[in-house]
Amino acid sequence: MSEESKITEPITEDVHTDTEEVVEEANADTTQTGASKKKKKKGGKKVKKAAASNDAESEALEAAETGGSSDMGSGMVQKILKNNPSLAAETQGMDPKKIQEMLSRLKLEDLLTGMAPGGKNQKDMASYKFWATQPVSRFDEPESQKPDGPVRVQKLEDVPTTGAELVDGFEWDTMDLNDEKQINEVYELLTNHYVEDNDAMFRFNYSASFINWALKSPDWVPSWHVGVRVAATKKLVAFISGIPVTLKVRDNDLKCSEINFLCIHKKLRAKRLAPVLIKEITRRCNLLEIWNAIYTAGVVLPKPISTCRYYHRSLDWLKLYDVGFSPLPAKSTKARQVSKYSLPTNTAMPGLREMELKDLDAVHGLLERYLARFDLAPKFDKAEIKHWLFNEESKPEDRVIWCYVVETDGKITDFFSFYSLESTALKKNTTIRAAYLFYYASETAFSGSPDMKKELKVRLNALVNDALILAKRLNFHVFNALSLLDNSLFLTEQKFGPGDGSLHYYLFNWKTPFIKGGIDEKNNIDEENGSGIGMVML
Ligand code: MYA
Repeated sequence: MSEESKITEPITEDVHTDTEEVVEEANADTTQTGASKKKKKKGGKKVKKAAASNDAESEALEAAETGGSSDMGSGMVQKILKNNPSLAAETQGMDPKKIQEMLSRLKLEDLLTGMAPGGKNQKDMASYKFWATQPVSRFDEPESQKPDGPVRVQKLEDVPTTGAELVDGFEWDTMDLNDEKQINEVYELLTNHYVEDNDAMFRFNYSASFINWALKSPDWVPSWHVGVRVAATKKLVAFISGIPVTLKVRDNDLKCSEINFLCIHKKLRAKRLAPVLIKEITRRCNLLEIWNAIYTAGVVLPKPISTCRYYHRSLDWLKLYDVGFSPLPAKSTKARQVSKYSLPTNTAMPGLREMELKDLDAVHGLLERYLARFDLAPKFDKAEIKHWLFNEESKPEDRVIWCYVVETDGKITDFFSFYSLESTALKKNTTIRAAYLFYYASETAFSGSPDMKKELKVRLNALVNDALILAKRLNFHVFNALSLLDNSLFLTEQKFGPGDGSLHYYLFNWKTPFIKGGIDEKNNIDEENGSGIGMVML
């Protein structure tokens, strides 16, 4: 069954065809720059959004080289549009001659940068119609001229007390996540419409118990669980969420919201609804005098404060191969791959055991000191440590978090944790069970020894090897980690392979110079410099 055919309720097709302008209107921002308002630029900007095949790229190139305009035939325009679905969508209904003219006017660089896989010209602020109006760092701002501080100072009395009108046929809803039925609605929306890889082979499948855990952390704010429903049927078609977090960003502690799970039903995409959702959650945060937020995304927006890379460690290589997640390297065999990733049955670290409630204070103290070594890290209180690390799920099948401590002579010297997040293999009708490395810490970081880094490397390798063994025993197929925290010290040795994806970190309304993300300029692990990121996002 295709994903689309799972949608049982129609989403009022007529609303979709002409929603764009109306949603844009609701989204109009008085602070919008002149550049981004100009219609003339619209085409150029939109071309930059599109991805192209090599064919279209070379044809476009050819046109640009021959001086463009009059030589671009309608066949080539069609081909470019065919290969650029978002461009096609955005020029839909336009006079074909106008599209032809618009494409022909583009410069060679525009065609190249705009059509490179991955989307729009990342350095061009004007191509971000919405984000150019928001209090975020800009691409055209030199890093050196960026003292830490807010982008815009705002006042509570200026915050609208009601949300912006949604287009006809849709309505806001504050989701009640104490109601199992509503958690399941969020689950359904995410299961069918949330983040996929570039080839649409896998989609995150956050379980209902995961959503419950992720969105109901201590002091969670009900009004930050924002839904959009079809007014007639009450079907949930879009969602965005925030939870409160205190964040250390270099020398400042910020009371922030952590924004996640932005999701729009596939049939409502590219209609400028995302900016409306983002503005609504901003308004709801501002009403509680929260002026800053942290969020991550796979897409490039203005402007990442850091970029980390995903790494994957096979635990069940055959399964990963069968679902198309792991390729068979040219000079290897299946048997060799399986043996490469084999692990001992038992863990090796003396004193390793599951975390218990009595360990909370020790784990809290250790993690607090460990995270203080990073430029960007959460500041958890004891209730948050308990929530994030201690399993409270009674049903084993709903369990999300595993946390292990090392106890030596009655002292907790280390701990590590991982959480469970499945992905659906869309074409294979199966799921991949992935364990994601979460927070960890080790007293070794405070040994004071001149060889501390070497010692920490040895210790973390031993801890993570045990984490892999435990995850394998729990039937996870793969163990994932990012290049953050001190992960650069063990990823290679523990046979993690680099993934395709990057994760960009963003701060809303806070400037800070770029923080290293554990990778070098060639996108390889940077063991020497490590990472300044100590915040793990779900
Ligand atoms: S990251 C996970 C995001 N979700 C997914 O990838 C799920 C699958 N995709 C979708 O559901 C849609 O494609 C989404 C976009 C919803 C992503 N973050 O409505 P549109 C900009 C921020 O026509 P759609 C997560 O959850 C885009 O550049 N902006 O597009 C963290 C363009 O703006 P501009 C994004 O495809 C979320 C505009 O939206 C993202 O139908 C953090 C187009 O809107 C993205 N991931 O919908 C949100 N993707 O014209 C920010 C696209 O400028 C929070 N866009 O280029 C900010 C802090 C707020 C609180 C502040 C408190 C103080």
